[in-house]
Amino acid sequence: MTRPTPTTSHWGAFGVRMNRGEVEVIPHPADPAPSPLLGNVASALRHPARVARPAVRRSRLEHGPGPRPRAADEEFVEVGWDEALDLVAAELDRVRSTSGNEAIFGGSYGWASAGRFHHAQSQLHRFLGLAGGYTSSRNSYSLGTSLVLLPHVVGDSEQVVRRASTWPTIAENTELLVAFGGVPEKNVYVTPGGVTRHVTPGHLKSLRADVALISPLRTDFPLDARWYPIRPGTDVALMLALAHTLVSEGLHDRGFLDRYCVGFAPFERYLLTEPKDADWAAGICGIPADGIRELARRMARSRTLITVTWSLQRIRYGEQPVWAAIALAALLGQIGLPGGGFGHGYGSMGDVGGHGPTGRLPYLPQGRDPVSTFIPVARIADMLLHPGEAYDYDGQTLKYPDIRLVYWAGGNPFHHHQDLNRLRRAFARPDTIVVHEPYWTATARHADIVLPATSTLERDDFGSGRRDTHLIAMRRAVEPYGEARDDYDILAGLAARLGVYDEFTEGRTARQWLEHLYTAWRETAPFPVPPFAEFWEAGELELPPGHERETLFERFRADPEGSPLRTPSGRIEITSATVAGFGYDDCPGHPVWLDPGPDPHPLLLIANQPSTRLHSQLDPGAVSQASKISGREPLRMHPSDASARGIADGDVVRVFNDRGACLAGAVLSEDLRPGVVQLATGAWYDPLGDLCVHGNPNVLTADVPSSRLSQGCAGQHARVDVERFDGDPPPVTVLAPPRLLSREVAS
Ligand SMILES: Nc1nc2c(c(=O)[nH]1)N[C@H]1C(S)=C(S)[C@@H](COP(=O)(O)OP(=O)(O)OC[C@H]3O[C@@H](n4cnc5c(=O)[nH]c(N)nc54)[C@H](O)[C@@H]3O)O[C@H]1N2
Ligand SMILES: Nc1nc2c(c(=O)[nH]1)N[C@H]1C(S)=C(S)[C@@H](COP(=O)(O)OP(=O)(O)OC[C@H]3O[C@@H](n4cnc5c(=O)[nH]c(N)nc54)[C@H](O)[C@@H]3O)O[C@H]1N2
Ligand SMILES: [Mo]
Repeated sequence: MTRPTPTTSHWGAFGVRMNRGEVEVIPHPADPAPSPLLGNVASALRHPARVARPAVRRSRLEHGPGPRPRAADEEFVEVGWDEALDLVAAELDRVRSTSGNEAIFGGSYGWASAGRFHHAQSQLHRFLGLAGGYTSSRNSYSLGTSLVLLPHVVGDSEQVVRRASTWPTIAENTELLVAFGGVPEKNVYVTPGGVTRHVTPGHLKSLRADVALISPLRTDFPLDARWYPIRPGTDVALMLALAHTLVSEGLHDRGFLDRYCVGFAPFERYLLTEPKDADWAAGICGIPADGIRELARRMARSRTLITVTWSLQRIRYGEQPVWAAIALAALLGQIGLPGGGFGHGYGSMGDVGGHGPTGRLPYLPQGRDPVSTFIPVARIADMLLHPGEAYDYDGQTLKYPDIRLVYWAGGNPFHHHQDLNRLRRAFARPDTIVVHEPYWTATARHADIVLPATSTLERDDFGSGRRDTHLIAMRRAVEPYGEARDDYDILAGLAARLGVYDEFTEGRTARQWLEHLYTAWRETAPFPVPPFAEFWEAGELELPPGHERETLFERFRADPEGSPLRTPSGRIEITSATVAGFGYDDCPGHPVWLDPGPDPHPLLLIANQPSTRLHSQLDPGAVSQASKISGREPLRMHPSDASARGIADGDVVRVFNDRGACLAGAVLSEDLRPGVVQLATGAWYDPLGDLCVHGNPNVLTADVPSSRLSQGCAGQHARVDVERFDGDPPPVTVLAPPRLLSREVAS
């Protein structure tokens, strides 16, 4: 047998081997728990939904640049590479000379693929920087709210997320794990950039703590737990009531609050006036008052770790649960003690709580963007629809630029953004939209010019993720699909046309870049690293291990004066004078309960991460497809909600609200709180009017920010209703390419 060709992905390292013309995927031998997502790779690699040749929207080819509806079902005309690159280069040049580089939006948010060199966004940013600059985007859909809030409360976000208390410390010391949003095992197989050993599933099994699972979904913790089926979006009420019980029963740690925190007094006053007690909270969050009091007392007498998944901040007023959880942990006084305190993102990402290496990895410098204009990433549709308008962000007033050209490589806004019917209106505004994609995703179908990109198995690279134990050689295993090119080669072709070829390539081929980046890294690595050729031949390099036992904020606890936090006070800010000074009604100076207000739609939809794929990636793959019901994404609902609507298991249903509707396949389950339905993100958007026939929940989510402070994504929840869909459901068409014309037919 030939040795498998090594590679890696956001969901794990693996090898590939050709077996009678078919690609066979072999998990990395060192991986104790390979991801189920590996099952999507082989089946999607040569799927007909791949983009084979450069293609231009017919109306764009006929009428030139300008605002247009950009219907997803318009024909595309396949053109040669030279014609496509000439067109893109000429348009970049036209826009920058008539409207300035600020009119080019190059934020290009998205996960792209693993690989340190062929990382689509890094390549695009480097190129656009050299071409005069672009309007960029900041923060992420993942953590857009916390990334802005945490610096005000604990001084920085990096530490909280990247240096979380490690699993072995938790396994040894934690007596009670209070898990808001649980620790969903489905998510821990993913770490951006790659992961070679999936250790979190094993760590979860070794936990000895009692677990309080606070989530609308029973499945958010893989093992035994006491389930508190909370009403979604009401965690803050529960947290305040837990804090109220601690304070009113004298169970809080005054010494800790005095020494390590500021701003407890106003928060305490808030808790005690119109008391935010357990009886008050029970009516909001749906957890009985006695249960709340009892949980608070157990938290006070145990070594307690409070964790909050990232999903809790991806909602309207998403700052509040994160801030309230920190305040609650501060009241317990265990922050900085092994097994106690606060954590954010256990079960959100594989590296949170991981203890792998934290050293620097080889990287491609992204260069400088001469344009300073940016948007908080989730404001994309607002920007396109409201040029010139002012908005708030973290104490500043910013203004939306007037975007004429949108350039996307490595992301899928028609996956990730909210209110997709609104996003379609926004995508009608610019003069031109350029997309590089391996697949005919909804974003490609809403573009003017689509350039086919290679997938990781079709190019040479190397990859490694945060806390990853290995640097993996990613060797080309198969020929590029159709005429697909690497993002690097596409951009080099544009760079040549715009006169910045030498600056962009620095005279190197992709292969020479790999060796260059590796060698630059090797020369400064604080441990022995073999030469590139040796690494490439071996297929991987094991990195020196990280520290198994680490506790978040242990240094601050040991020496608050010598190792202060980077907040204005140097301490944990239970009340932040800075945030209070901004005067935002939707994010005041300390954690508060903010009622989202009434909504006529009776069910709360949880639009969470899919267990069968990474976002929208490889939705045509076997594992993702096997989960569909009559070709639609599964919608989980409680049997009582289903029977009230005459819905049976396996029925095609219509999920709807005022913004839009989608079809889905009903799965009845007692693992949800009644009144809650769950539909994962990532089914490729397949519009028929305002309806998505495939089951993308982002036709239902509202395009509103978490708050004026962070302008973060609030897509995790939506209010909806569900009805049975009678008759023949319209077919899913998005898994086949759009109508493609050849040049001759079109002219
Ligand atoms: N309702 C709701 N919406 C959400 C969320 C939610 O909780 N609820 N979660 C949000 C979160 S946390 C995130 S991170 C986002 C994710 O949103 P995205 O990161 O935009 O989603 P992906 O599907 O990973 O998109 C990556 C795209 O890059 C393409 N690609 C892969 N490799 C390459 C390459 O080498 N070159 C090029 N040119 N393209 C490549 C893939 O085919 C895919 O289309 O979604 C967000 N959206
Ligand atoms: N398999 C897989 N894993 C992934 C990803 C993927 O696409 N697929 N995406 C990765 C990315 S980019 C990110 S950012 C992370 C995201 O990590 P998260 O945002 O934490 O993940 P989600 O699955 O969206 O949400 C976790 C759980 O929170 C619960 N929840 C939702 N709303 C509430 C609420 O109001 N209160 C409480 N208590 N619980 C609530 C839901 O039941 C849900 O299952 O996942 C990563 N991991
Ligand atoms: Mo994310």
